[in-house]
Amino acid sequence: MEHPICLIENLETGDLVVNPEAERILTEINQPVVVVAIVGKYRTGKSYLMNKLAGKSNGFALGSTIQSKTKGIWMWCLPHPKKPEYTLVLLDTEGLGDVEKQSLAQKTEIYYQRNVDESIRICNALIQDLNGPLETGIKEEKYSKPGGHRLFQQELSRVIEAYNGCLGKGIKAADVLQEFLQEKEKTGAMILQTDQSLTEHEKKIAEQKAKVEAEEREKLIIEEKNQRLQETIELEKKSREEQLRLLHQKYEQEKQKMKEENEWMIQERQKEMEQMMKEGMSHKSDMLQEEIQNLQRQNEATNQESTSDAFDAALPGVLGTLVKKLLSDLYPSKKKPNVQ
Ligand SMILES: Nc1nc2c(ncn2[C@@H]2O[C@H](COP(=O)(O)OP(=O)(O)OP(=O)(O)O)[C@@H](O)[C@H]2O)c(=O)[nH]1
Ligand SMILES: [Mg+2]
Repeated sequence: MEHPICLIENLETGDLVVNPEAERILTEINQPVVVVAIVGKYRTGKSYLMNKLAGKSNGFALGSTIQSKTKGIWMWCLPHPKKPEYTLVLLDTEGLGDVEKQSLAQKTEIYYQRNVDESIRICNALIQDLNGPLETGIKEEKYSKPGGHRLFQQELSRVIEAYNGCLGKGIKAADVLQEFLQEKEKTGAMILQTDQSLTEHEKKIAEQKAKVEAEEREKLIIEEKNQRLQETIELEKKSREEQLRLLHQKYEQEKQKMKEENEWMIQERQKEMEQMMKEGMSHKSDMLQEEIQNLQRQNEATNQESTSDAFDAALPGVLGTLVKKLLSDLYPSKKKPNVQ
């Protein structure tokens, strides 16, 4: 035989079929046969070894990839290299444990499982890599501040974006992401709670501060108002004192003038009275005497008058009221001063 031929065919269905051509060749052998068969795990060099036994560099097909090569049982009938009267029958078998020998359903299942495992491995590695900065942020309490939840959500969105942007993640891409997001949801909820209480706290502090500031401003305004009021009162007091001083001065001058006039009148009347007495007009001199006494009483009364009483008399009406008010403002509880 120039080349090996298939003796037993292993069909996809799992059935084993004898090749009639091979059967015919075997039945035609008249010599005694030496049968050498080889079995073993696939891709371990069985076909290679059988070719060596045949003393050929090629014959049984060799695999060049990791895929299993030999299917079923192959046969090669050759003259025995050492015993010419013998025929050497080499039987090469397909390797054991080959995935390709499993049923279609099994193969599909295994294929799927491999893809699942590989996809999960790739996706987990990717998401963990992208999650790194987020995890560091949590450890360093980057999100434990007012507005921290928003920042966390933004960075999480960036992780999702980067993850979705990566190709070759396989069939479990969505599931791995979903699982990751569920885990992050819990973290997010905790961050949100912290954020809200911190924001609330900060708001309270700000409100308190604003209140204190408002109170201080209020106090300052009141102080300034008081200051101005005090200044106004001082000015008014000074102006009233000045007015009063001038009024008093004027009154004193008037009083003095009146007194002088009265004294002049007294002298005049005395002269007249002396004249009358000389002329024996005692009746008239009595009248004059009375008039003189009246004038003298007037002068005495003027000397004893208080300023306020004098103003009452001298300055009736609105002006008098004003002066009295000035006096009562200046000397609120004291007795009105006597001005001589
Ligand atoms: N250089 C060298 N290559 C070898 C040796 N044994 C196997 N190979 C190579 O390894 C590959 C697999 O060898 P095969 O003989 O096809 O293996 P097998 O056990 O028949 O595989 P299946 O038919 O799939 O079960 C082939 O490319 C061989 O050339 C060896 O001893 N030396
Ligand atoms: Mg082989």
